[in-house]
Amino acid sequence: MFSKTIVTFVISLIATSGVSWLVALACKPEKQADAIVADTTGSTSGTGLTKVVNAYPKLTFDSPVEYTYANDGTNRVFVVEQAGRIRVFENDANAASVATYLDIRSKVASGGEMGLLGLAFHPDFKQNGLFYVNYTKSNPRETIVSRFKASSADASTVDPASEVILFRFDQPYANHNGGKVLFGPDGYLYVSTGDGGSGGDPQNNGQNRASWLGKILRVDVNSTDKGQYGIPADNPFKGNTNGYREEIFAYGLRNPWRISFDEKGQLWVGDVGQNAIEEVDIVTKGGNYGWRIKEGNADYNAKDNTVNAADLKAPIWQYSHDNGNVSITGAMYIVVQPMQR
Ligand SMILES: [Ca+2]
Repeated sequence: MFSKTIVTFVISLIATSGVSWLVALACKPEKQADAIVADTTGSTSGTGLTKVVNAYPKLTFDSPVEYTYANDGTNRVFVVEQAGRIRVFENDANAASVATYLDIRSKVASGGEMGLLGLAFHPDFKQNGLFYVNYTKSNPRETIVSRFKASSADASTVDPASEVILFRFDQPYANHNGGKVLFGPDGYLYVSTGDGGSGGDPQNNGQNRASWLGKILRVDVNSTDKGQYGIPADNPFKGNTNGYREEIFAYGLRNPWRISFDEKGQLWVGDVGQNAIEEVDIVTKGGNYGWRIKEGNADYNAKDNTVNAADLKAPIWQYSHDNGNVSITGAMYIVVQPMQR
């Protein structure tokens, strides 16, 4: 069963990382929520099979939205705080102090669903010191995907002036900013973007392949044909003449807040629903995941739609809000490799 698989993955995270601390974030990122774990019936209302405890009882964080590590040969772990800081500390249950690794609060516009939302270390971080972030800013309101460079793999702080912007795009509304960045097993950087916000995707960005919004993007950070990045040779719209963004890997998404790869290299996406249905997708290259035509498997708004419904990719799992208004968020963490100790 799928739901049992999810539970297995979450337990795997805990077992391999030595960490039983998960962060979930829905529409109230100012509040750290308990992780939501599906039980064997697929319900999210009852008791999960996994007990969530505080792995670092002596530490506190300000609106943490991501927890990761750099594969840098140290025992350090990193927490992203929404206001614009990356915190670093020893992966030890007795850790009593946390330092600031990067502080870009002056660049970041935070609050609601905005902020510093994602962090991914380059697969060769130990050699090149590069890591990638996704954040929102104001005046104008935009998403920025950029990289920073540590002076050495074990540097304790990173200079904000080392920033190089890969790409940026407008955010028409404050909500639905996606925000995840992560490297796939192919070495490319994947970026999740929301549909731009408001409600019901009024600009129909999810279906508009000329838009950055409502997508999973995929870029090659080791290439420069787009300036500070390149387009992988097999991206589905590379070289198209229709005006579609070549960065698109998949589309038709509403607010894929967290995405992850499993051990088979499958890309799992939790796509937050509108009013009724949350969905989980296994995303494949070029797929159209339906929003705003569909919310989960249900019809939502097919106005101006020219897509054959049979060409839409259905979620592999969906759930309604019958047991409460619970969005699909932090349960999509899946371990690819054990944490380096
Ligand atoms: Ca969908």
